[in-house]
Amino acid sequence: MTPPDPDPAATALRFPPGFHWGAATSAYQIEGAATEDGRTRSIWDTFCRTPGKVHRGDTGDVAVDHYRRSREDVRLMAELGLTAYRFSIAWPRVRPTGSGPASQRGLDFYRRLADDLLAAGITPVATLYHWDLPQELEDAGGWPERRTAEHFAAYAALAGEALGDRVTEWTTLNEPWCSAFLGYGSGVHAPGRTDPVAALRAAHHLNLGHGLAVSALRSVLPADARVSVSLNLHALRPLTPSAADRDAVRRIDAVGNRVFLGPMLDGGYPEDLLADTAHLTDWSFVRPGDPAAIRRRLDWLGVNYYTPTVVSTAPEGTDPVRADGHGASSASPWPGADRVGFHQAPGGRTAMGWAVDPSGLYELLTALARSHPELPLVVTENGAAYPDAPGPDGAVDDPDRAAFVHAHLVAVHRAIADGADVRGYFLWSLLDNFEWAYGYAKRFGLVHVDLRTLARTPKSSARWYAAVARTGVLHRPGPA
Ligand code: IFM
Repeated sequence: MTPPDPDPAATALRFPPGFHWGAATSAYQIEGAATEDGRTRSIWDTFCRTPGKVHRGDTGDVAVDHYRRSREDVRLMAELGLTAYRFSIAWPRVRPTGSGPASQRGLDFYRRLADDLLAAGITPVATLYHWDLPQELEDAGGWPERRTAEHFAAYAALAGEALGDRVTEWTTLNEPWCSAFLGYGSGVHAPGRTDPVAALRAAHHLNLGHGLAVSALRSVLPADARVSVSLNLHALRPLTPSAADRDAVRRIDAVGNRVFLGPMLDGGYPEDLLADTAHLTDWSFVRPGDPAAIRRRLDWLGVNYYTPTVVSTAPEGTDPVRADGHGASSASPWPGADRVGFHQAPGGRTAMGWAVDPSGLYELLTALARSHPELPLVVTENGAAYPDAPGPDGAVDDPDRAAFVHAHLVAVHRAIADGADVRGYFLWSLLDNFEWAYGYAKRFGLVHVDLRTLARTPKSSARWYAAVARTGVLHRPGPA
């Protein structure tokens, strides 16, 4: 282990040659053009129109108009020196009914985007599912139903066939934990259901959809294409060293992390998860061939990280504290972990109220390197929301974001020095965008977007990040 540098920020840190410097976005959060070129409704279009679900009733109808401004946005990425760009394909745009014919006009948008990126020397990284399930599939039961996994694999094949000549880096799902447990458990995300059994069924069918999609992609993509998945793994800490609080860590690790890592990487669901949830379900929706279908070889694993999670076991008869950072709901997104309390981690906070603590990222990367040493890792999301606003001269100065990213890159560098095979870092996000239930109230972008004119202004953090991306050398951010 590398001893922590007393002041790593003071030193210029060189990243390995070929390390990818990227930024990430997702379709519903930036594209807009919700009804254009044959796109149909997704569960988020419906959810945004459900009173009380999304801040101020904001929607992704226009978002930040990336569908029309993608050329300008690719030019911005080139100016920022990005070597890779992670975007998601909107399922309802390219296969409007979820399971019927492809929309060539929808596919053309992503063909053009990939071509523009390649022409600018930027590697396209396509995510197939960043939460925008076609509404028609939700009406037929959504992710709790097995058919959705099968439709997802067919959509993966269709997207791979259409784009595989241009896109070589693929991710199946983004943060399936959120799709299953915020979407069907606590209901703070679309489709807004609050049923713990539906959430567990959804988790399994997302796992199955992932495995089937990996196989489908490999059957249509060139041999040098690479396939992965992005998980928002929880970096867990017990509130106290007590056995009860350590057991809370175990339970959240089971339903937060190992519910995906187990089947995807190790071939099955952890025994303790099955035991913790036995009062809810016998898991008979897992069919005999499923574990083998889910555990497919991956070329790299995407890790999304924002903040650590501090947990305790609430004493019998008391209400657990519920500050888990995933929105307010009376229903829990943690089936089988009923008496777990969630506490604020110490340290400064972002505008999401999330504690800034890069050590969680170091811990996740080095733990994965120990448990799965053959698997390259990529940080597919990391970033922070701050209340950025233009100054009188129109410039947007966001020193907090640069400091946040710097501190997390120091952690990534240290993880690499300690043996983790980390190949790239994608900052969330390229542009200010639609932050789900928070609407447009939270700004995560390197590039400020005026929500009235949709004008783009790179923030000071973007200029700093551009220098890092161009040189592969991390310096402490200076004054703007
Ligand atoms: O905006 C989201 C993104 O869609 C998924 N990961 C977390 C980000 C910040 O909340």
